[in-house]
Amino acid sequence: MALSSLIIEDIVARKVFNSRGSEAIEVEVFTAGGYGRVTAPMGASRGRGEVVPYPSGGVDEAIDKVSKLVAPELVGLDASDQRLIDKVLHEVDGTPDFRNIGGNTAYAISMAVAVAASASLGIPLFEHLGGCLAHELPYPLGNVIGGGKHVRGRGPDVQEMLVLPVGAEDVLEALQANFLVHKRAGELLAKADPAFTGGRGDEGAWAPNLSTVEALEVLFKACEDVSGELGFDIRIGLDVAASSLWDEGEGAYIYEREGAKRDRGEQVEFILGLIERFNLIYVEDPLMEDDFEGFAELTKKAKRFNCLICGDDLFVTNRARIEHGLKLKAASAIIIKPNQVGTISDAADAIRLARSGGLVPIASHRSGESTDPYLAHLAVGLRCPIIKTGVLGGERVAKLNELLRIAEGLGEVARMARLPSQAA
Ligand code: 2PG
Ligand code: MG
Repeated sequence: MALSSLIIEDIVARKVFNSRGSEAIEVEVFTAGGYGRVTAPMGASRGRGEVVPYPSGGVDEAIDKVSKLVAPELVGLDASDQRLIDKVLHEVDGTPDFRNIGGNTAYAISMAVAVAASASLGIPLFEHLGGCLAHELPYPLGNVIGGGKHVRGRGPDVQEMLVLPVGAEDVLEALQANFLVHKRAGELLAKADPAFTGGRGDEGAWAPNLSTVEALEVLFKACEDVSGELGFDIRIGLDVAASSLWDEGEGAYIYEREGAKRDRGEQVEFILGLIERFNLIYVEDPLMEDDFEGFAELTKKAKRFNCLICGDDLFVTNRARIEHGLKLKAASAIIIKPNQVGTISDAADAIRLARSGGLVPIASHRSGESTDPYLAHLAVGLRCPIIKTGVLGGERVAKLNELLRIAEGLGEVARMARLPSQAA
């Protein structure tokens, strides 16, 4: 028998805007004893295998469907029965990819129900999602210099150059490290590029008029400087977002700014060269989204450098793609974006499956975000040792600051997650 305070009494959806100024759906869930409000994020470099974010009529149609199709089915249910809620969302939608109600609609409802349930139960969201023993804080993987689809004009070809403060002893130290590297990188960019104006891309990362390698040189120096000041290791990662560079007709990766063209073999060698030269700890989507074999080749070759090879567009948080990737040993880490798959239960299942095959799960934001802090709870509750959520920008900082609050709430039992041996 559900506590009466957990019964869903009403669900309301409205149109709001995300950090890119694009329309987004916001959902409010009212239980007898609580309330949850969640806005869906939105990607710019989306994988082809992701669920469909909105029905063909966009956010307006999604809102209409929440009131006419979804709310009548969910009102009266127990908000703490997340599996049931998410099953009903799939049933109401009736398609394999949420194209009827929209994956973003499903995500906002699924998460808002979880938030309302935790409020009704009077416990933090991470505890509701992960149980009372969840106590490990993720390391923040933060985007410092960006390019690709996240910037306008002549940025680096590679989408994200990130930092991971592997030597930090607690969240406060980890956040300080990322903020300091971001600041230092900005100062160094101003020296490296006299025309640098301090412009930033969609995720708050600097968007300089430099090539990928030039930008990495700057970031490497910034990490060295801040590591020296703070006395612990800060390592570099990349999100190549290689599907954005892939030209099917040419059968090659086109680096427009650099004026380079690389076939699969050259791409693998280029990435391995960057891993070695910049001591990279992490490379996401180094190859286009369907090249599981290429991923497997790179994953094998990157082992000796202890560098995580991570699939984002490759896996899209999708069960079948994860199973395929595990069979081929295509990666050593996986990006988890709940709106790629639509519900919290699907994301939790993806994490469980990925972990069973040795993949490190990384909870991730989208480039178009809301100021919701809940990704931090998802990372702690579902035990992701790394959270990828940018460095600067209110919508990024909202999640980072929430990590501090979670750590404070946990008190003495809080500890940093154990990074995988590849990343130690
Ligand atoms: C990515 C993300 C987030 P987007 O590629 O990993 O950094 O970008 O949300 O645009 O897919
Ligand atoms: Mg990515």
